[in-house]
Amino acid sequence: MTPAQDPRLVRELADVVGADHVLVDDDVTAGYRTDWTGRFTSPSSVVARPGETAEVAAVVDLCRASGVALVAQGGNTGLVGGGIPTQGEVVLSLRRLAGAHEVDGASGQVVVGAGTTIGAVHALAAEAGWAYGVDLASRDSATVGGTIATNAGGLRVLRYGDTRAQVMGVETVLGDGHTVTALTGLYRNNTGYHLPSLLCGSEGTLGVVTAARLRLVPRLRHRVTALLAFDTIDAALAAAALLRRAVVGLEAVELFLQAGLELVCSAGSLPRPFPDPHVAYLLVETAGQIEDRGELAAALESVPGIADAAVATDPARGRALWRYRETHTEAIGTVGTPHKLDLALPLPQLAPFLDRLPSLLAELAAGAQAWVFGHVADGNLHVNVTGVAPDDESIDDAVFRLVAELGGSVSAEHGIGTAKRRWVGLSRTEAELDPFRAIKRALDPAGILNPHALLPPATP
Ligand code: 2HG
Ligand code: ZN
Repeated sequence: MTPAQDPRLVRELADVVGADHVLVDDDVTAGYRTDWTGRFTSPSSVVARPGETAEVAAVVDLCRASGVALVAQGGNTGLVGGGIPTQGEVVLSLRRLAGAHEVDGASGQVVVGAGTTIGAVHALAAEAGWAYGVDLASRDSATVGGTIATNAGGLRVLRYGDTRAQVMGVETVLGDGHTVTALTGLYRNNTGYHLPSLLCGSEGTLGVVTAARLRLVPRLRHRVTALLAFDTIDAALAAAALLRRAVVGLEAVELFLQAGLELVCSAGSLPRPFPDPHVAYLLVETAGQIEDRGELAAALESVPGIADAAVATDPARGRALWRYRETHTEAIGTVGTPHKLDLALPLPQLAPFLDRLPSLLAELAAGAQAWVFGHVADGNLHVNVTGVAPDDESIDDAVFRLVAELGGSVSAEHGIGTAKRRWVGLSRTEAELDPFRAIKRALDPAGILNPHALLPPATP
């Protein structure tokens, strides 16, 4: 029995959230204890599903009083084990905190519950004539709270920034039990520390986010989507750099390679987009308020090395092109349990990194296969490696060391979770981690919030 399964604690949790919302049976909790990739699983645990902020606060109080740790979880779409109770912690599922206030049309903002999905935010923003700047393939499951905890990036960071750039205010239950409600949406408020920023990327280690005030962006009705083929990776990277400089309305520049395209076509029964195979592909999208094919078309004329291209101006064809990129994660999952190396590099280091990666992998594991894709205009690559045992971290280690050598980061947008704790030191100095730990102690003095994620223990 794990501490979370103590019958007294289970009874007290039921008194707070209602017996129907405390899940104890392994069959029922299985979906909360295994991550999307299947790489991170946990022993039996207990799931509490509060329906309002006061219940979240009461659960945090109970856990603190019982000395039992808890892990907050949204849509369970995380990829680094950050929302999985790997040590048998109580799972605090925030999915019932879904719901939204009316869009504040004057300021272009909306207050939503932490359990609201990103897809639902898109829908309610669109209904009010706005859009939400964060978009990602897992939009229909990923929640606002989870994307704040991980500071999710996604497909449109290039134009709108990451989640941190959208969060105007938060409501959160801190580890010490206090609820802080800071949901006013002043665009300018220069009065000290910025709690929303601190919570973005904190991975549930400081507080449990229960609601957020999000900034919305204009809804752009006209999109041009292009799939470009290149016969070298260097040509694709050079094109991405050129488009970034030349196209004001650029929203997305996504890279993938031939192996990934082959895989998504066979796994998803998609037609091949071009008659011949090529080495690298860019999925590019522009958006504007008025119909304008000219800007992208003119820029594409000046891009050298385009071997083939498909351009869509209608939404259905645009979505069809996006499928070649967006279904990568799902298709890779059909090959095996992947090691997901989400990393960032300075843009000039993308080419040297991609050049050195194949020989590095070949040296370490002959059977390993790398699937490389990502948000290349932001220097964010997703290196997925299959054909390696889930607990064999030799490739992860070698790749992250190469990333560090090239001045990059071991996490660009997925966070650290439990998967990458041992490599945080490659991207953060002890002088940076010490204040992180001090903040953690101040806001979660008993250390009950997601204690096995993010922060590595201090080196003696
Ligand atoms: C994406 O960009 C997500 O599609 C998932 O960040 C990346 O599966 C991955 O490695
Ligand atoms: Zn991504």
